[in-house]
Amino acid sequence: MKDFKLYAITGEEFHPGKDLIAVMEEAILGGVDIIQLRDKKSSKRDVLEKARKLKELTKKHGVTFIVNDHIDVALAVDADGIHIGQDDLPLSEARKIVGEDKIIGISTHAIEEAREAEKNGADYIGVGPVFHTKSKVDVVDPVTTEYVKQVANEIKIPFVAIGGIKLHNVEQVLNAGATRICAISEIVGSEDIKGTCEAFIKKINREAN
Ligand code: 3NM
Repeated sequence: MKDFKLYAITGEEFHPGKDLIAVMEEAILGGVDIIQLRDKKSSKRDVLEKARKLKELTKKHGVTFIVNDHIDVALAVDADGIHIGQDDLPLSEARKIVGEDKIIGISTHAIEEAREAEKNGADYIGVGPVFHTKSKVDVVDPVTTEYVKQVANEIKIPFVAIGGIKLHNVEQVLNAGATRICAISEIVGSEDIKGTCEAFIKKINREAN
């Protein structure tokens, strides 16, 4: 898969009154290079509609587009890939459905899960929640930067750190060995989405502020 640095997941509850596509476009203009549609509430039809629009947006900007959970929606709009959790279809089954050319990402919360994902052919893994987060309901306790270190030392496939990551604590995550950062609330809930993304990119690139 095309490598990435800053991964933004949709979270419409964090930007009431603002249009989803406008929010995600601002994030892309700020440097986000991969987007995930994550919507646990809407009907499949509404998810499909949002996916269509995000596919168009990401295609226009040359950004990778991932759909969470809904493999059928991902295939229908020809997204670049899917993201699944530990309780979703097993990776091997998901792979049979989407084929070799699509990206499959999987959330992991412990090194055993990361090893398993790597063995089973995941294209990337999520590593988190690094810190406390309110953006996911069924989330496990924070895995801390210790888990980031473990993955950085042992796992060969790309990994992205996620969960409670903010501009004020991202350095801890980078210092633990992460080179790719994912966020929902800090990005889409920001008053200045583009500026927040630019600031994240600077930190990921280890440039002076
Ligand atoms: N997955 P925020 S944490 C969607 O650990 C998600 O797998 C996580 O949102 C995991 O940046 C998380 O607002 C929520 O904390 C991330």
